[in-house]
Amino acid sequence: MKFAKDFLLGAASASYQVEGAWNEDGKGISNWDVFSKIPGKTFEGTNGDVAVDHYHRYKEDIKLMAEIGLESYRFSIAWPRIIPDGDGEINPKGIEFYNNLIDECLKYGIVPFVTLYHWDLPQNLEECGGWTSKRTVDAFVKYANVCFEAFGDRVKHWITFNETIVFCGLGYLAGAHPPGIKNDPKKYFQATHNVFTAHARAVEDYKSLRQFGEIGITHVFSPAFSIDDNPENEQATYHANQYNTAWYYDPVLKGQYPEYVVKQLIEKDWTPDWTEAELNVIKSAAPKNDFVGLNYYQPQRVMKNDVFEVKEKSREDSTGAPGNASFDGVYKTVKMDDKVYTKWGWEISPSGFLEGLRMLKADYGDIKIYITENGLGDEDPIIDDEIVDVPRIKYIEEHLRALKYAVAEGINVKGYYAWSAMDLLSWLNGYKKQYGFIYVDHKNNLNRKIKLSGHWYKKVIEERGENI
Ligand code: BGP
Repeated sequence: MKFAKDFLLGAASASYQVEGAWNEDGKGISNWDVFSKIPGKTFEGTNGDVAVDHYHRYKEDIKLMAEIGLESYRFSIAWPRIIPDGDGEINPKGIEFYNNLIDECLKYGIVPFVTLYHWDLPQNLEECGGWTSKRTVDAFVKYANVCFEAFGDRVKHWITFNETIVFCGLGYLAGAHPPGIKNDPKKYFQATHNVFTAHARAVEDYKSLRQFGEIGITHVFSPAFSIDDNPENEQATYHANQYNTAWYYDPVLKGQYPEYVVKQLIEKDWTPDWTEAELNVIKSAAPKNDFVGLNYYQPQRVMKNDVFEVKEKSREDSTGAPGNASFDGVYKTVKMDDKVYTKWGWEISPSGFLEGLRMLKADYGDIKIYITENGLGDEDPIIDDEIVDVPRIKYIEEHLRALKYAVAEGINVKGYYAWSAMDLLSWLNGYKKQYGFIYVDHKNNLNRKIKLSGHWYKKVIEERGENI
């Protein structure tokens, strides 16, 4: 079996993680520009001031992507480059940069797949309440419209938000992302609702512009599985899936919130301030979503919580490895002896990927799916000047194989984006955790070189995955 001709094989990045040029050409300050400089917040104080300098080296980078044969490049637009203070004046230099980037992709026939929000919020909006404030919702809708108008003639694939559960969860529960607030479920649920409203309004506006492209959202895809068939653990797993999947996928794809969660929010007084008009737009926009983007790295292995001591979370506790209790104390994720883990403690499970896709189809039907991120964070070995990232090849190959099974079963997957196109800044793990097909040499002028995985992926694309 081959991947169909219209199945996009690409790779991804995000503005803050690659661009650098944090204060150039009229760009406003983002929440990450500020947050990453607070001592202790990031790995060894790393930040995206320079990142891998994609802002200045995008031509070289796109050329390398073309050499790999990428059919599509998923990247994000930095909102503070377009509207520096969030909702005021437009910065022409910001528009120019993304025009150039898009045109450079198109020069090589690379399809630009654009994320509007991959976490770098204009700091001015953060200071006015960030995602808990409805001003940010209006500001996002304005910003999205500016992008549709400026780039929509050439960009036909739009993702509104990347991983709402991560920037809201780490922002308002774990305190590990901006605005660094801990244990505030009320704010957390408000922020998520505001994001869904902003998403719905952007979808409505995009469709009314009749640009004939597609629009959707990207979610974390981390299906929860019970560690055994103990009914208490199974109930805890149901709870995890309701809070981590249904809460995020239902409003977007079904146009309403899951009853199980809503009931508990009312009991706990965590219900967001939601107006009739907001709930209506969430409802009306749902059928207009063209696809859902899934970022899959690992599943969750879940059991009921038996940790009664509430401990202060460290940065490491927020980097995605299992071993934490849920914020509401109902369940915990566990590391299991019979599973395989990366150096950063993330489970490697292509079978969990396939099983999760089946669950998603059962719950949401035939919605079109793009895998918008999947990849292996590693420290790559260099032998005789070649970057021999064999474990990454194995990881991606196994996940692509799982996808082939999914497609054969009739699951509507239309594309795959490896994370990441090139080595980049990991939000909390610095430059040490590499993901790219393209190596970036931090000791040597940020020089680029295609890794073994990049050469391998080129062949996969040429053969449309036939030999996987
Ligand atoms: C996703 C983000 C990406 C990227 C990736 C890997 O959650 O969308 O931006 O960071 O995870 O994460 P990490 O860098 O923590 O390994």
